Amino acid sequence: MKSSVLILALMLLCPWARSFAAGKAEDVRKESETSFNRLLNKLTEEYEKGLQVPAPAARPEQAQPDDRYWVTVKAVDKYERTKLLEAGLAIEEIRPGSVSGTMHKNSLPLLSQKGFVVESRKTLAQYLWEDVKDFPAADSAYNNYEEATAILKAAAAKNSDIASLFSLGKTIEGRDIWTLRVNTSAKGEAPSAKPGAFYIGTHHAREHLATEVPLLFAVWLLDNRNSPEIKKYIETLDIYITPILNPDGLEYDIRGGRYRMHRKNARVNADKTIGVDLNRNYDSWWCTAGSSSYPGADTYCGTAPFSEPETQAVKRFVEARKNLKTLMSYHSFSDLILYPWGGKDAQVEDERDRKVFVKMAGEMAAVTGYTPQLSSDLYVATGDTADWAYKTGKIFAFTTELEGGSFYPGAGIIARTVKNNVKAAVYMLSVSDDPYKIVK
Ligand code: 0X9
Ligand code: ZN
Repeated sequence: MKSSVLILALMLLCPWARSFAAGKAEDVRKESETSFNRLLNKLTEEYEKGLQVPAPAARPEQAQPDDRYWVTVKAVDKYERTKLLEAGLAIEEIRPGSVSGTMHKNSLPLLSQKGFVVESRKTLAQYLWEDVKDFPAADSAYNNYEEATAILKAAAAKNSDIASLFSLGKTIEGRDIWTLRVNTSAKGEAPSAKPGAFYIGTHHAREHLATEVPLLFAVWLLDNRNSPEIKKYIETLDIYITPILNPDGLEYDIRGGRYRMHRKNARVNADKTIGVDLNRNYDSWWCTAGSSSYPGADTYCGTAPFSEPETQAVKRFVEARKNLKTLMSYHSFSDLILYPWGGKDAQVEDERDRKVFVKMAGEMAAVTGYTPQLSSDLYVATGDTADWAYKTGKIFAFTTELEGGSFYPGAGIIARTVKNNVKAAVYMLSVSDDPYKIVK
């Protein structure tokens, strides 16, 4: 806002400012031609709108106990509506044949006593909060599962000659783990001999930037399919992007229009606590360090390696694709590019592999401004994706800890983080034909 006022004032005063502004307008026009930029612009606009949204009120049950219900009752005319008011229903919505509104729980029996038919009822808290299935208003620029799915479907449909969408598997709550594949000769899950690169977002529910980065990278890649560099990668590689590995957790984290600081998936454990830490559930020295066997813990490793459908889906997929050369798993936050080992306090044993890991992490750190680091130097934690992928398939697998300084850094950071990490993601593509070429 402030900068546009400044540009307007300058335009009136100086001719060079006018040509600068014209150039800017040209840039904006060019940018809006691609859907990647359209998505980035949209989220910036939504972010700015979000800034004007007042902070959400305290949840009703926290502020004071509220014994009211939200009820929908059959009512055909004004006479019935008047009777409902007299029974204690505060009418909020009128439709042909029914009305909805609030009513104290003690008055509810009056409805059937007076012969009314109740179509539905729920506590007011449920109506106000639990039914909201989206990000808090100020963060509405972030994509929830449904929005991300729509973006992936549209991108695949628009580029159906080279892109396809398939489900890696189903989650505990039955959601599909959508994966966008870019390959000029193979579709869906059909095998390919081309060297492969695999990007995975959001193992951890509350790390929402880790959805945006791979999701928008997928869109960017397809938008730029005709640039000579990207064209070459698309023609020669087998590229997979799974922006949300843990959609159940993501949706749980935002349910009610407020954040729950949820990290795990949606497994209901034997003791009724919720969730297994998917980044402790892989079979790499499973549950021996840096993870907890207590189900309530945020780092709970599960009942066995790959006890969870989400990690099983990754296992099945990776084991069936011997062509995968590189893998990136996005997390937040800490500005780091991490490489194995993470489960033990050591570098990988193979010297040539170690050189590749160090070089790749260094290059990706250079383009993002993050720090390259041995994963176990952050802390030793067993059962993570990268260790398992390297152990099992010699895949050069990394964990990016995105920027932001908190799990909920606001929507203003999305565009910059995505642009930053697109560079690293493209670097990963550039070596995925043969990662060893960089140490020859
Ligand atoms: O602890 C994790 O799973 C990752 N950090 S996060 O804050 N996103 O939860 C880091 C994983 C790095 N891997 C190991 N140190 N093993
Ligand atoms: Zn994480």
